[in-house]
Amino acid sequence: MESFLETFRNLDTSQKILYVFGGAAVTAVSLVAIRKLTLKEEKRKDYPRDTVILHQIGRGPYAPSMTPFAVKLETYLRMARIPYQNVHGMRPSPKGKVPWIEYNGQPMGDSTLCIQFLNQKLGVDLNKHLSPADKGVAQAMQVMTEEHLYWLLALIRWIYSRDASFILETFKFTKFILWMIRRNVKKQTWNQGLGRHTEEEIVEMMNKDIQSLSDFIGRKRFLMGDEPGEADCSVFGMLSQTYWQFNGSGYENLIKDNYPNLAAYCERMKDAFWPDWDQCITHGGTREATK
Ligand SMILES: N[C@@H](CCC(=O)N[C@@H](CS)C(=O)NCC(=O)O)C(=O)O
Repeated sequence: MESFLETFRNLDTSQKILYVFGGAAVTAVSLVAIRKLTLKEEKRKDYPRDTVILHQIGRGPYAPSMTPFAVKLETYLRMARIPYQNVHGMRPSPKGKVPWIEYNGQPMGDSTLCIQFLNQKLGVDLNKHLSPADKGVAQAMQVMTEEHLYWLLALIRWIYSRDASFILETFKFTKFILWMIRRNVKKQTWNQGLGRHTEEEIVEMMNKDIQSLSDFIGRKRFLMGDEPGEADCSVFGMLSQTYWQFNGSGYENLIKDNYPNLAAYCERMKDAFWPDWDQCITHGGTREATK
């Protein structure tokens, strides 16, 4: 097949100019469209006081969000019984990521920093039943989940997915938007390091992380015992992405088939904190494997 460079080389000068300007125009129009999408979020200045405003992308098809960090943060707000209001949109935090919160006009990015901020502001401590050693283990599990497993799942969802049509159809994404997301994930994971591994290596690492969570949870009800804690929000947020909405990836039934205790854990967390789950998902709760 003729490469792009060869095709370009064979064009005459006027065609080359047209090509370059055409490309620039498409990029500019796409950037304006994305910017408009980003700003579509309702601009409200009259948010109620003492209520957390949770900025997150729209609801997910089979779990309440396609981002594990939004499921994590919303689960925390529910677990801590903090009054909150969702604002769904694409506007990122001052740190450039989603989700994020505003509290009495103060913006805060990063789900962990949001939780830390609210803990201090409102005197919340979901880990008060834990010993210092347990807190250390919970922190290690959370960091493995968010800083390692997250990137593996991102690679599987965006780069190695067997069937991208699920994402295209569910989100009405154009192929261009999907290409942009993939490009971003490739760049981020390459810099982070995990993106340099083969698919086989990525799958092996993902299984190892999930196996570790399964072995550690064992027969316990929650990550650290009978009572749920802060790290459960993170683990549940991440597992919700594999257990409920790994569609198109080729690993739809991974947890259901291989990690029954994690499947039970996911259901337990859902029952405990998401009684309105069905109203928080867009595709009606039934999940069909596309394998
Ligand atoms: N450490 C952050 C991670 C948030 C995060 O990575 N969000 C992703 C969506 S899952 C994002 O905003 N990505 C956009 C980007 O990196 O440009 C947190 O806990 O909130």
